[in-house]
Formats: sequence, C-alpha cells, structure tokens
Amino acid sequence: MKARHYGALMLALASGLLLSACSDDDNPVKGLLSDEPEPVIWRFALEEIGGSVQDAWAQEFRRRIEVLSDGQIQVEVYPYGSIGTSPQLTRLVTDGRVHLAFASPGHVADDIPEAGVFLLPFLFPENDGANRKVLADNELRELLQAGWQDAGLQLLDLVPEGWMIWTANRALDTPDDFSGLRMRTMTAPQQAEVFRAWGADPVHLPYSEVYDALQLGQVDGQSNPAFAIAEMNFHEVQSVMTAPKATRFVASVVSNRDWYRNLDEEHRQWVDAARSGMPEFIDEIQRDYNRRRLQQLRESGRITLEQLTDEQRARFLEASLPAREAYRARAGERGERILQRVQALSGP
Ligand code: 6CS
Repeated sequence: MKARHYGALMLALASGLLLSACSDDDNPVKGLLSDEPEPVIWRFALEEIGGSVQDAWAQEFRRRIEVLSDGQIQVEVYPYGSIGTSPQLTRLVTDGRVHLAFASPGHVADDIPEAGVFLLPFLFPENDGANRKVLADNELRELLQAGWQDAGLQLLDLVPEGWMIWTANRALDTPDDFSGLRMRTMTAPQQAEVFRAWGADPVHLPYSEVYDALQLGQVDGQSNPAFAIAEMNFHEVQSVMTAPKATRFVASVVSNRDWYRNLDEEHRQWVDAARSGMPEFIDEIQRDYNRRRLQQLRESGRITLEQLTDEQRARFLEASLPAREAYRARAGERGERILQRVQALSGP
C-alpha cells in the first residue's frame, strides 16, 4: 500500500466526516433538490481484492442491508488496495473512520491475543460442519467477543475461508523441510511462532508485498487458501503447494464497538438480520471458490500439489506444540478458557 494513497484516502474520509457533521442550515442547496433524506453511508473495508471470499461476504451484506433499509443505508465496499494494509484497516475502524472491516487473526492477534487461537494448527475439527458448530458456540463467542471488545471492536461474524496451503519452491513434507526457510507470515507475532516451531525463519509482510517478495527471493514461501494463491498469482513465483489441513483461514468481520452499540435500534436490527444466514451463504461460496481455483492452479502447469499423510501431519502437530504454549502465555486466562472450550467442542 503506497503511503500517498493511504494519505489521500484519510483526507477524503476526514472531509467526509466533516461534511456529515454539517447541519442542514449550513447547506445552501438543501431543500432545493429533493425532500428525500440523504442515504446513510456505511464504509466497509476488505483485506482482499474484488472477487475474493471477503468481497462476496461484503457484497451480500451490502445487498441485504440495502433491501432491509429500503435504500436508506448504503454500504460502500473498499477492496484491498484502496485504503490500507490489514493493521491500518483495523485502526480506521477503532478510530471510527470506517464502520465495518475484515480483520484476520494473523494480523489482528497483535491487538487481540485471543485471536491467536485461530492460528494454532490441528486444533479445530477437520470436518467443515463440525467446525461451524464450534464457531457458533455461544460460550466461545462470548469469550471471543470480550477479547475483540477490549480492542474497541465488535465481533460481528467469523468467516472460514478455506484450508491454508503452504507454497514454496520445494515440498514441505516434514518440519525439517522448513529448516531455514524464510516463510512469509501475516503481521501478528503468533503466526510467526507456529512457523518458528517448525524451524522456519518467519518474515512479517503485508499481503500486498508478498508477490514481489517471493519473486525477488526476499522470502521463500507463504501460506494462504487456494483461492488467495490463485487471485494473488503466487503460483507464478512458487512451484510446489503442500496441503497439510492444519489450519483454516478464519477472518473476523468487525465494526467499531461504540458505533455498533450506539446504532439506532432499527439499524442494529438490520445489521443483525443481514448477518444471520451468512454462514450458510459464505460456506458454499468459499468451497466453490477454493475448489475451482485449486483446479485452475493445477491446470496452470506452473505449480504442483502435495497432500500430507496422517503420519506426516502428526509430526507437524507434535512439533507445533510450543506455539500453543506461546499462545497461552500471550492470551492469558481468557485465552486459556478459549483454548479449552475449543478443545472440548472439537473432541480428541
Ligand atoms: O495473507 C494475508 O495477509 C491475507 N490472506 C487472505 C486470504 N486474506 C486477507 C489476509 O490479509
């Protein structure tokens, strides 16, 4: 993200807020044009580009809100690249300049250590339906909500976007294969701890810099779902995908906590109505995007795919356990309760 783009948008957002703060008396043309009330604008910032899973969620949310409010509320969706990097988007939400955003644990665990639970490998159920049940558990949601609220955010939804697939220019079949590998990680230290436990040399980078860093050899590998590997063209600069079924990419949908709490009752009901039923909608979309794009990646002839066996996965699980301890140390008592709840719900 170029600093000048971010600066220009901040200026535009700041002036937008100033304009919306003007009274009717300040507006010389109001009343000359129409009696229709101006629509209320909600800004929604994405960590992914147009055509992504996050974009599908946001476009569906926009459509539902506009129907529910009969056009009184319009949702402006800002795809990745138009505002800022993930940590910048979260800051725009906490500052109240953007109303809604995606905040993935790999970035937001810096501010919300409890979010690091989603970065721990081999913890959540392998089955998608069972995983959904865990994510929907009320006790777990309340514990997570408390963590998000401490950071000034309202947790509106959790969106699984598919299994993370590792890419590199070699297969990563055992923890030894990670030895010395400069692995790109998202910006929260907790993601780095997992790869460090496997012997890699983690390098934090924003999403927008990964392609160039891989191409220039500044990093050797990265990890993302198939749809993201394809849409960011990582397969052009990497030759092997390894699918470990270790972690899913789970993003959170957030708003500013005070904005959500101070919404008109009716507006809050619209938000809640719009997001109910979204899990079924997005699960189908993400499965479809990941299936189709994995197929495209394989057909591209530029990258191969390896699936880890259960035995290989067991070695990675064992080697990852120090990252669980690091999560406990960072996320404290609430983090421990979250971990125990996930374990209890996920079974052995
Ligand atoms: O790797 C990342 O940084 C990004 N990956 C995805 C699939 N979504 C957003 C996130 O920032």
